[in-house]
Amino acid sequence: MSINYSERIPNNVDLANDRTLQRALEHWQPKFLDWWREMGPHDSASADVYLRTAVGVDAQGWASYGAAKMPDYRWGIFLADRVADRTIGFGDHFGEPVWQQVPGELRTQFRRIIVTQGDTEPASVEQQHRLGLTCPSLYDLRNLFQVNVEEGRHLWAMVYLLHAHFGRDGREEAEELLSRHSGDVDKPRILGTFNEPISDWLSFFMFTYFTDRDGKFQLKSLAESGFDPLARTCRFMLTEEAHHMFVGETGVGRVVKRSLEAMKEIGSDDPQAVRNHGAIDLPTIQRYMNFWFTSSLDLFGSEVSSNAASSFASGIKGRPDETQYEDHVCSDATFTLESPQGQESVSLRNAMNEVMRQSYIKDCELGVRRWNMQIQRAGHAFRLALPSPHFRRSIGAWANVPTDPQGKPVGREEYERRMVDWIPSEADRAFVHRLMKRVIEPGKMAGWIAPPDRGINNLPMDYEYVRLN
Ligand code: BYC
Repeated sequence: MSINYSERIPNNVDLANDRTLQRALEHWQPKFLDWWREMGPHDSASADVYLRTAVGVDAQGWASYGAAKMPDYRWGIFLADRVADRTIGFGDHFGEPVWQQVPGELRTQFRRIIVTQGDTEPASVEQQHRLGLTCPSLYDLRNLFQVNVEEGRHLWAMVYLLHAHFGRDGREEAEELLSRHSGDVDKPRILGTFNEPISDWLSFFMFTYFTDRDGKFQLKSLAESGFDPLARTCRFMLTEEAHHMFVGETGVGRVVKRSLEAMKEIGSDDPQAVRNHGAIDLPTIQRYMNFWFTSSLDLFGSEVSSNAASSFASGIKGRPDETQYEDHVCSDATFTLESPQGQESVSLRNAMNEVMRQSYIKDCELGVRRWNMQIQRAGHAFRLALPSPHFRRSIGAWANVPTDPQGKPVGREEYERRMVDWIPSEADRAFVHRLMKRVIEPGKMAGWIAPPDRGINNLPMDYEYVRLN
């Protein structure tokens, strides 16, 4: 299949004049489309979707709206504009000019990080494969599809880097990105959270709130990279990522709102009564939060990590918003860690994963505060809360240390017995699944979620955001 480059793949990487890159992409694109048909949004190929497509990096170009069929979405390749005379902002190469090519000695490390980042993008599309079949409204269905096509584009962004900068190894890795699959027992996705099923919309909203926010922090740290094409690619991806977290925050907020309305309608906050009324009770929302937050915390890696130290030292991966710090070299600084054995002082470079995780937790708290304000305004004492970062961890110092959600150590037997009270039980999931019925009449909303405050791009709520054909 030959590609009309300016039309089919909007880009600002001069694709039309790069024969090597064209050949690599020509080879990869049909495989991507096969993957999309098989693993992308189920039974959606003929739907007309009101999509935002990036056709340039300027204010007009990055958000061009219109109806399109998803397989015809123009998966573009965009790097944020080059900053003249940019220098490396951290680590041992602090102040040196950024690299336009990957330094040979850092090739393996860069490839590993780009592959890990790239792997999460198609993974999330696979996780959400069947969600469209139970959408609560056309508005939500469109947002799901928007998120899916942009994750597809983010995969393209990483494949571009692999094809343009890593030769044959890069081409092989790009193929592997389509051959691992979320939850596959033989060839799973690389990071744990991306193998968890997302089979209901409450999980989808939690995932876009908590897991996409890991994406925000990881992309911000890669946006600091000394390898300029990677930094510019990630900077542009961040513009799209904001919408995914918006979907998560407003999604959870609307579930909370509907729960509060139900409590008012029945004059009770009894969780079972709220459920009988067709809404999701607040304790269930808390358990879903506990699950997705703790799983997402693992995505930052171990508290003490020689990988993280070496990524920082060599200029591969900085801290999100590196300019907020005074010391960008961190060769002598230390960091105090909470480990199960007590407080421990470690080299700051080795603690970079934990530095990022702590900024992430602060960011997560903002939305929780807003959800709690709704609950408080409705006159209820219940409060949602992020669990302790020591709870239910699988990676790092706290892995397999049994604690309760407040972080208090408990015995293994109690931990296992009480887990059903802390994360969604089979019965919780079955209940939530029973609520998931497809609503596709324009302007209508499923009974378990409140409508959003406004439509997309100033359109009314009853606009037909997806025409299912
Ligand atoms: N699950 O020294 P360690 C997104 C592995 S989300 C499984 O502790 P390191 C998105 C690790 O790979 C952002 N394995 O940590 C969101 C390593 O394995 P190898 C994705 C894990 O290396 C929603 C070993 O344990 N981007 O974009 O400092 C929708 C020891 O590692 C996990 C990135 O993650 C885990 N949770 O840091 C769509 C950025 N954690 O190499 C998209 C790129 C660790 O020894 N990745 N391991 O076999 C990285 O920067 C780093 O690889 C990590 C780990 C932060 C993930």
